[in-house]
Amino acid sequence: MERTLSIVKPDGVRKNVIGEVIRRFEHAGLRIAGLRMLRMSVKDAEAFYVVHKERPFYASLAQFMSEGPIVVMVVEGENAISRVRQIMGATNPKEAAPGTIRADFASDIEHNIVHGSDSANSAAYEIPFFFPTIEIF
Ligand code: FUP
Repeated sequence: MERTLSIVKPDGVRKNVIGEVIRRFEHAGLRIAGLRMLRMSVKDAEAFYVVHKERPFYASLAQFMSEGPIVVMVVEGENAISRVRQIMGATNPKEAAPGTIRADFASDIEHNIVHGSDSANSAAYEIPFFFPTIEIF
């Protein structure tokens, strides 16, 4: 059993696809083990994406991620990390496989609807970033 952190980003909340994202995870046999809506400050978003600190898109990404509420969730299941990323599709929606969340809803590489931890190491940073143990079931 594996856990991963997923986020419906501000554009996903704005486009009314919170339920659709959760439905796709659940339909694939994954389980929602934690769930919350919140809004990050720019500083929160910079801390969350600290691995991208040196990348040219860092400031813009932190701005975007703090421009509205997000839904954060812990998703659990066998190979949850890679399966969530398969369901999400490639970072750039132009390269995302048909039927993935990003192919269906994302407008561009920055505004791409959903986040999923990219490794066990990332999940170990990202899950406790949002969830204390007593909010994971
Ligand atoms: P992913 O794991 O698919 O979310 O992609 P990355 O970890 O590579 O990037 C994290 C986020 O940075 C992406 F979701 C969107 C943003 N990003 C850009 O805005 N421009 C880029 O060129 C690459 C990523």
